[in-house]
Amino acid sequence: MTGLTTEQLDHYNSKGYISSINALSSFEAKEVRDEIEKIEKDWPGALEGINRNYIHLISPIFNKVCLNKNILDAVESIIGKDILICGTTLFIKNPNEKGFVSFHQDAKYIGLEPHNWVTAWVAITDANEKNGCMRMLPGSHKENLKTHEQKFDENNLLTRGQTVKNVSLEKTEPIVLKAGQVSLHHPTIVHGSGLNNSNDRRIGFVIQSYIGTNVNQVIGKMYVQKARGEDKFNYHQYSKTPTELMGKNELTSQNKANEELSKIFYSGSKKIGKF
Ligand SMILES: O=C(O)CCC(=O)C(=O)O
Repeated sequence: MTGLTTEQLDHYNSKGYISSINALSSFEAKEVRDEIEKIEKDWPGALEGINRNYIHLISPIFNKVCLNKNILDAVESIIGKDILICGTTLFIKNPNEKGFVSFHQDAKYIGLEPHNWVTAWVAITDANEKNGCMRMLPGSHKENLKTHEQKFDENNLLTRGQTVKNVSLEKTEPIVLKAGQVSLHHPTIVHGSGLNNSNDRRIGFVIQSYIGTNVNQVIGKMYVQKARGEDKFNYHQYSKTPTELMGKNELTSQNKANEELSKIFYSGSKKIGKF
């Protein structure tokens, strides 16, 4: 049997997330970390700000993560067999920095309708309570979109510092993952994460998101890639698969996609954040 078991799917439907899915081998997770660290060393700043997004367009190794069979089988159980990749983001928390992610719902500002989509959080390092793993508020995906305050805190890793207030930490559940494991979460689940108090980096490679081909972008424009199945809707423009690390064409694709993404992220906002 491939994909989620009935039990796992029930868990996703009732709580709004599922973990821990074994996806990458430890060798593959290390390969991704090495690729990130090579880019950071050879092209300083290239994974920062808005350029932490659409990273699967600049490296064949990153692109391969999005096409991982174990992830796609699990995703297919949730959104069906026609699957597009419409974005990736690196969420890196370095030790001795104060990065955090306020409680929020992904669907609030992203403009993907209907909500036939799911976000995959791939652990490139272990993620645990000490290094600031994600925390989910179980069942909150069944509620409507909530009011988010826009705080623009400089240590918040979200675009606008968007925050759902008064989330009780005791009611949230930590998503503890080993490097190579994945969690999947629903577009409207309330989630966030705290500080990295460990001595190593916490790296999340996030596919945000896998969308069904029936999902449109109602705020702006997003570039997609086919992951599986057939696209009968053709709502989106396709970007090219990367063939080399940080090549000219690869960077052009990423820049074009990020320019459009930024318009979506900050649509209606009075201020532009750093991502
Ligand atoms: O990496 C984190 O701590 C949060 C990531 C997140 O909010 C998301 O993947 O939707």
